[in-house]
Amino acid sequence: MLNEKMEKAFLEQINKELFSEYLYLSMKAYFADLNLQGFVNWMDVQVQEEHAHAMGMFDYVIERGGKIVLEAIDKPENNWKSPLEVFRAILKHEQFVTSSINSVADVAEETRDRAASIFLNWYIKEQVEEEANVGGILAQLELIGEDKNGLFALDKELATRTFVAPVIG
Ligand code: OFO
Repeated sequence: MLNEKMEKAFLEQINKELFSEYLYLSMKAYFADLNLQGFVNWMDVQVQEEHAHAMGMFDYVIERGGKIVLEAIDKPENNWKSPLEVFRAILKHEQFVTSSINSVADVAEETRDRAASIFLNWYIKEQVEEEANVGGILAQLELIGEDKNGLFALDKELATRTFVAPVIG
């Protein structure tokens, strides 16, 4: 059975993962508007990953005998000045999610819930990957600057990303 404090921390994190999905969906629409199909594809994979992150926790709360109560999802931004600005926003958001997951892991430790700690390790490692991945693209966009050819080359590269359903936990 999940401790009440632990359950609350999981429910809040599920909301943040669903917000992430929503935010990336909004960014996908932004890139669709620009007709940058590789970026659209990259964001689409990101959307699916966030959905999987939310559902991993959703299923875990149920498995542990907790009760799911869903809250409203905030309205995401929908206006950015450039792909560079979008990726700056993604990195900032992922850093926020990393610190939020660390706080959930702190609750697992405080409540001496070892099973939840082990489960959360997957998310902690995933955040390292997410930040590195986004940071890499952001660095490329900074180098590209105003160079349209560079942007199209990156768009081609991002078109190759595929979604692989994660095995969480
Ligand atoms: Fe769920 O990792 Fe991004 O937010």
